[in-house]
Amino acid sequence: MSDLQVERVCQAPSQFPAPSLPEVAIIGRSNVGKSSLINKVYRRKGLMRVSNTPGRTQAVIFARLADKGYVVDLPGFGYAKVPLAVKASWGKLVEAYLARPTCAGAILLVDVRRDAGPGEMKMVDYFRHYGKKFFVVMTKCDKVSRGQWKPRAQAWAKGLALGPEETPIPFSAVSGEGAKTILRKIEENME
Ligand SMILES: Nc1nc2c(ncn2[C@@H]2O[C@H](COP(=O)(O)OP(=O)(O)OP(=O)(O)O)[C@@H](O)[C@H]2O)c(=O)[nH]1
Ligand SMILES: [Mg+2]
Repeated sequence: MSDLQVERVCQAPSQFPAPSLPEVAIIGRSNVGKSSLINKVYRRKGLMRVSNTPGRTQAVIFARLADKGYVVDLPGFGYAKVPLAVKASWGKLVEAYLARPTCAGAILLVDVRRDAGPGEMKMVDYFRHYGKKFFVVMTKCDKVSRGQWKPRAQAWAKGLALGPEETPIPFSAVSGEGAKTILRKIEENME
């Protein structure tokens, strides 16, 4: 479980490694907790940079899980302060990534305290368009009371037009809630 290693950091599709093992991508708005989730689920403090500066990870990071597959940290969307040129390259990078034959699935991270926005809706459209398996994880659940989890998950499901089997999984990088379920689902996607 702890054998996840960063293999390549790509700023352009030409830098992606040649397709080989199955990959599961992590995507969500900037600052939603993508890097923190990877570190918590794989118990690797500091593997992915966690920052207080949103929009820090403007790259596609391929982290290899031994001979099983890759966990891929995609750049976050929705950060207003990045230059226009960076916003344009975001779409190209993410679309090129999702078109890879080895992209076996994706995890869309959403903040428990927010509502569905155009960024998340576009991602769900991309997944359906490319026929990618995906599931939704609701991050930062430690920031609200446990009683809020179900109504918040239902609000996200409605906002993203998810099916009854697609209700978001509550997660907290602070408490570790949801980590085991997420690990299992990533591994299922890699099989
Ligand atoms: N309370 C709480 N804070 C969290 C959680 N997950 C992430 N954070 C905090 O949210 C901030 C952003 O976390 P990151 O993991 O860097 O988020 P990211 O999605 O990788 O951000 P970018 O790479 O910049 O797009 C950091 O200050 C984290 O400590 C969580 O589950 N609970
Ligand atoms: Mg990050």
